[in-house]
Amino acid sequence: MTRADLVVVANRLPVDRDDDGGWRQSPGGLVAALEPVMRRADGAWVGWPGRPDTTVDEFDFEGTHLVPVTLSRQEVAEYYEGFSNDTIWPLYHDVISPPQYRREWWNTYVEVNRRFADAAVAVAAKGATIWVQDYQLQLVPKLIRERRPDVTIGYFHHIPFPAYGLFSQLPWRRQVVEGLLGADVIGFQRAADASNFARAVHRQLRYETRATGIRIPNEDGSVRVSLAKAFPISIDAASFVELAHRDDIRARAREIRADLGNPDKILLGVDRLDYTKGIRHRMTAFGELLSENRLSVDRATLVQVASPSRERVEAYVQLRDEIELAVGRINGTFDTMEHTAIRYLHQAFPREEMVALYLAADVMLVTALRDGMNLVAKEYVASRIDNRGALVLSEFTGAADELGSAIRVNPHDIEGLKEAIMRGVEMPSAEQGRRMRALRRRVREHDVQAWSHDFLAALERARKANAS
Ligand code: GDG
Repeated sequence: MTRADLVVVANRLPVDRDDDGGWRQSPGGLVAALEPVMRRADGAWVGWPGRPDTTVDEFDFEGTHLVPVTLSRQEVAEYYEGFSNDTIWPLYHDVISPPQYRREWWNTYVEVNRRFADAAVAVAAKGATIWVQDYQLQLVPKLIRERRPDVTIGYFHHIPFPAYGLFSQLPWRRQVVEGLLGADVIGFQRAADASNFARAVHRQLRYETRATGIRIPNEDGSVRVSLAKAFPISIDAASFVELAHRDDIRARAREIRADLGNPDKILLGVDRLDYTKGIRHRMTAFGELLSENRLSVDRATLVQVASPSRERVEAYVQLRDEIELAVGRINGTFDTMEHTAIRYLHQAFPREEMVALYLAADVMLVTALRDGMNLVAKEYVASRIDNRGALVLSEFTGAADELGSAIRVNPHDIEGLKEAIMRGVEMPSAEQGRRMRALRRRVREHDVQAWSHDFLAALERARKANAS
């Protein structure tokens, strides 16, 4: 039986099923970042294989031992689509959409978290390090600790942690706080998320919090310390630079511009179709700029990639209707035979096509109403090897804490958003260069490898402190 010294626990395994029944590595930064670490450590990864009612045996994949967790169709509906994506997701994104509080979803969430914890406990070697990922598994740190006091536990929260006034709506707030506190290191995207969490701990449990960590009294009178701190996630910047240098991808970027009728300026939005991303606000602002003749369709086209997401959750079905109504209205009003206002794509594209789009885009629009980090902003910046282009960036993203040279915007302020878009469209080349160089430096120096290194180093310090 395999026992690993490093175990990652995430909702999904890092692989997807091939058409011919085999497995291939899933796209995405987290998987790319952890792959070399897992390989070096002979690590194991616990996660759902992505299909309901399917049992898959443990197997090795490119140097990592994979431990599939089986979920029934009903569990996917209640734990994943329900509690994770229709309760926690809207609540933690400042209630942009009303969270649904359903007791049966919570019960299934507890049950499924227990199953993930069981699988992690079974595969972890004595004294192992276990790293739990994200809001679907908030109870797992405590469930592991109860059974395995020998292991060191980390948890990283990819989405925002809300202010206590909102968090306190959650009927199971105390259980969630206790669940997370099972970890030795609890990582957040922004310092503000970490302090919101520390406040929730204080309000719920009255534990003392210091700069060095939250002090959790043990039953024997001793104290255990859990560190809640910002570890802003990033991207595999070098892989974007590499793609941006490829001749075929550069040719594709020119082809995209030509296919759009060679507009002077291409504006671009790339988002999962999600109500947190501010896609409607962006379209309202763009539509008003067209109707006020500050932009025209022969001069500017907005390309909006809205990749399909959570299509079985009602709020997402509604959002899609609203966005497609808005696109239809704007295009119906402003399109000509030669030019379109918005080229809307409800599709997912290969990574190569995304980089071609980043290279083609003169102005990148990231207008999220709330976003843990927003990796798209970092990907755009990393891809701009010509040091040109402008990034309009919502102040409600984690990325805004790091990317100070972007054009900062409050997406709720439509007039301000219009001004920001025009600043991007009209930005002189020299200013683009100055800003883009600073943005690129930050992303290059703080890539996802640095992120995982920093987090694992903090866990290692926690392990040594516990041992002493
Ligand atoms: C969560 C948090 C946090 C999108 N469409 C396509 C595609 N993508 C890729 C992007 C990017 C990723 O998906 C999206 O990442 P984001 O960070 O922008 O947003 P979430 O999906 O909401 O991610 C977020 C993140 O976790 C990490 O901690 O930053 O705040 O919400 O990589 O490029 N990729 C491809 N085709 C598509 O059509 N290939």
